[in-house]
Amino acid sequence: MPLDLETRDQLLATVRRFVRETCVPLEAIVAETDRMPDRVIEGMRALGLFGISIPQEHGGLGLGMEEEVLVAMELGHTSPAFRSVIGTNVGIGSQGVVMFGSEAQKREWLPRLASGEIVSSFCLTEPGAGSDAASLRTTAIRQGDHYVVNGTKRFITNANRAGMFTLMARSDPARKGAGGISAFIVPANLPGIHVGPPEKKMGQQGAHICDVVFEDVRVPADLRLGEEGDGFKVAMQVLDRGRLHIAGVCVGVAERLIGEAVNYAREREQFGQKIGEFQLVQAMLADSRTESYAARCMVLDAACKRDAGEKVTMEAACAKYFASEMVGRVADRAVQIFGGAGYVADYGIERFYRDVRIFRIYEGTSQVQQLVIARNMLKGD
Ligand code: COS
Repeated sequence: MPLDLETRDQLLATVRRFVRETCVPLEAIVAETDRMPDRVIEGMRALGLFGISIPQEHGGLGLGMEEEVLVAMELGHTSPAFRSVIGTNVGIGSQGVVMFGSEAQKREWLPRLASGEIVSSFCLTEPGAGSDAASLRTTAIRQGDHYVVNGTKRFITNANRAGMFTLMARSDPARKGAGGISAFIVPANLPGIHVGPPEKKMGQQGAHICDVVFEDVRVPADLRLGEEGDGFKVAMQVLDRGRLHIAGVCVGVAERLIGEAVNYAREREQFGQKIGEFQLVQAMLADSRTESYAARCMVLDAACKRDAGEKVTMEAACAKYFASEMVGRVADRAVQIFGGAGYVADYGIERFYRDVRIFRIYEGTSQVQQLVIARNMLKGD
């Protein structure tokens, strides 16, 4: 059930206030310490942000996709590390359970994910399986009423805070490729799970990614998501959704950076006038606004189509591809408009420039999105 417009606007205004009043003042310190303050996490819990995409009957807000991307755009108005706190519970960590879980699995896991009591992570990527996700080598071998899991997952967002993993593993090692893969809910406290230290990254300090090693981990068979062999499709459908959400975040970040650039162009003087009066600066502002507006329209259109029950694999890929490339260009222009000030840390622009780089890589690189788009076109979708 979509929210009525008044309730939706109230929710967006509340998120906007939280972002402006709580997150923005903490951006520099979070980046410097690579640590997310507890009060941010608590604040997000109190607002119900961990559960925005989880159905109401399981304790979430049950937002539709259009509503979710609007929230994602609001969250994009601060360092993307903040969004990452809830990112996996809203998206790739929980949606396998929402879309493919049995009633018992949903009842057991979703209320705790919706409240933020536990965090979920999505374990697909491996050292040898990034873009080629179907080549993953982690195994889940059935032994009686359990699967025994062995393997290493890499760059797993929020793994060091996770209470559960949505894991993709090869349940039929004789079958190479997508067909031999199954998906599982894996409680993070099972014996044999080792989470590595957070990686040192280019940006988004405060959001952590780690290796997760599974060593003879016994996962009860009733924690399998969907049918045996369906795990790759689970992952792809989860990613279809996740890509739209990320595209929404890209729009939000772009709008924040455009706002910063406009303010700077209004104040900064060179050659005896405000730099905003120079047409070459105006051209950069105009290009950024045009592109971010195009991305906003695209994301909302794809989200509305999904809410209407359409398959949006191609539209989600288009939106993720365009919006992530767009925010890269917008961040680059923001640095250019700020000039030297854009390059030094105090103004925070260079931090965003680094933060947005990952959008072109995670949840599918730009090249993977191109491939998905073209394949769907050729199939006639
Ligand atoms: N929805 C439902 N099913 C899908 C699907 C989707 N979006 N995409 C693929 N499938 C199905 C296909 O229909 C096919 O099923 P059948 O064998 O029954 O026909 C199966 O999955 C395999 O699909 P495909 O042949 O397209 O797989 P490929 O190995 O060629 O891989 C890409 C496709 C490259 C698109 C996929 O591996 C991918 O998205 N890689 C990037 C992974 C990623 O985003 N990683 C980020 C990690 S999370 S931060």
